[in-house]
Amino acid sequence: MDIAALQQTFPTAEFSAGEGELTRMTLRADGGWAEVYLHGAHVTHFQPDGEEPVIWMSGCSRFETGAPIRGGVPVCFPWFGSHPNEPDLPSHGLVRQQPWNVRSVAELEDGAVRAELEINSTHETLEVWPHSFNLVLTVTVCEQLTLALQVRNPADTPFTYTEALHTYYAVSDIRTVELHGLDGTEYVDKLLETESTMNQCGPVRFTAETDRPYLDTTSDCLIEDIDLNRLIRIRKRGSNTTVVWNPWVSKARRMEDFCDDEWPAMLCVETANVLRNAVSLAGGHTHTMETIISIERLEASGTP
Ligand code: TA6
Repeated sequence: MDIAALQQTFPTAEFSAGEGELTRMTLRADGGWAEVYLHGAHVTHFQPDGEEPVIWMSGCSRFETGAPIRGGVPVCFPWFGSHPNEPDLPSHGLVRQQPWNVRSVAELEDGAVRAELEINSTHETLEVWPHSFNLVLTVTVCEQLTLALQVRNPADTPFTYTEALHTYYAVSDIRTVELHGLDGTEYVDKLLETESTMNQCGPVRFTAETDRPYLDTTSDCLIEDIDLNRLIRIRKRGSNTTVVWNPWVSKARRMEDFCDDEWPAMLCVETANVLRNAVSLAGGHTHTMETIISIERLEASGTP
């Protein structure tokens, strides 16, 4: 559907040609606003009224079909990271580089705005991953942002997948923030290239590249950002993994869609189901994973 048709069909949202002429949907609600590209159903902006942006975007991101957007909230499905058997397949699955359709946009009674974006398996995806699927991403914005990824298995045979809402958060400086909520949680350190796990002791602090799936955790996470005088609270449902990532200096330099000097300003805290938390979905069933992102003033909340 072109921009004029989208605007006519879904007047509650604003549609425009965004970066790279990709179609962008802006959702303005009581309390905050957000931006979503139909390319990958990719949230690229969320900002509560009176707050700094919560979601980080790279100034070097590509905005073109067939390439992922860098930053925002990539939707990773049906595999997380590199494909387990075929490393030449796209990282983080098949849907973040594809166009999604808008299914609905509505203003809710409480002043929030809710949009649904949808994508189905195609002949091309079936060639790569031999299972039919239907995904619906629901984006609900007010003073907080709720993202719900519903996966439906329309066939009568089960499939197993891994997934993530791979959220990039804006922080003042990765070297001074702390991530709370994972104390005592088992994690895999992907930089050690070993399957063995370790246990988190206290808050996560960042002094080097960090790439860790934390397993069997349903806890809220809190990014404590003293310089911005705020906590970013990340609640979740239907997710047993939280992935924590910052590329630091050398990995940032190796990524062409990530500017060399940007790494201090972002932190990925990803609502996910990966490794032993993969999801097995029976035929005809659905599974929903949800993340709820909100801001609290630091002095009001005190340190976590
Ligand atoms: O979530 C962490 C991670 O899996 C890292 O290993 C890093 O590769 C990051 O995702 C970004 O992946 P991408 O394919 O978007 O470059």
